Amino acid sequence: MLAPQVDTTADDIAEMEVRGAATIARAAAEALEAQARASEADTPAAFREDLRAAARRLRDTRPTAVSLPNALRYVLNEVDGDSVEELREATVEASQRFRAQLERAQDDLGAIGANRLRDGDTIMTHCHSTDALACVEAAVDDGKEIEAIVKETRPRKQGHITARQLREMDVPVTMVVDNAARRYLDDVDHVLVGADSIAADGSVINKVGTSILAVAARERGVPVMVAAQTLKLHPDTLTGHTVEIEMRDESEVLSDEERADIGDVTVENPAFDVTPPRYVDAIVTERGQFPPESIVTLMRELYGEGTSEPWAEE
Ligand code: RI2
Repeated sequence: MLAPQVDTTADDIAEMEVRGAATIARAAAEALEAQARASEADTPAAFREDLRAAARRLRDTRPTAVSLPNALRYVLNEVDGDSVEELREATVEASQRFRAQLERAQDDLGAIGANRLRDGDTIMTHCHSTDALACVEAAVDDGKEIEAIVKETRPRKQGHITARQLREMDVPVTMVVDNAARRYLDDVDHVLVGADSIAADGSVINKVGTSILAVAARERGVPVMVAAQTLKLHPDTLTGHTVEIEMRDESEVLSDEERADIGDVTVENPAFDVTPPRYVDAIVTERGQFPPESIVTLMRELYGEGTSEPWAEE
């Protein structure tokens, strides 16, 4: 039986009430803990099946951010024990350990990313990334003056979240519409974005619009810095798989009223795009910063040659 918190968390992730790759991972781990606590299974096999079913429900919400399956895998692979009580305890402990590591990783990543930012620098952001903002926060805590040009980020205007959080850090913010980005790149020292997944070849999968920004930044000579914990490394890409790009509802792009006015058009609403490694200067992780082409070495070290699907039905 699925715990109610698993259903609620899955719905919240699907509807983007809970969003951002790291935040989704944390919520998924919490939901597995809730499942373990609520399970009424009376045999170890039934308990494990409950957990796998919860993981499947969470896994099926959004396809692109690999932090979600990576979080589920971390917890499920640590669940060991001979009785239901031992398994329950192991799940709770694994979930809590995962969340503690996530927090530490973001702090460590922030400290490393902050070293790239100099006093007086201006950054340009796209969408909202807690990993990217951890770098700015660490730089500000170091006493550096940082300014930001924040892209609105259509269609969901997630740049507004970034602007609000930067203002909470007292960082001066200039908001621009996405189409104005190139005009302002000359005033910028770094493009700073997060990632939902990083592929083995160093490609960065992030909120749609990242790739066009990165191409324009390269043309303007502005370095592109991607802040991404190792949880964003997509191990399936080591074996040739590509990262699925989530297609979201057309209502995010056109309201019913606008659609009625325009008439019959097809709307495509990809949530993410792929930025090839040649447009990325550095991927900043909690384990150091890497040129994108060398990220594969770290991926192999952390994830081996491939991955399991511990949530699969037996
Ligand atoms: P953190 C977000 O996706 C954005 O694309 C952002 O760059 C990325 O997740 C990483 O976010 P969405 O969930 O893990 O808003 O750095 O579609 O917070």
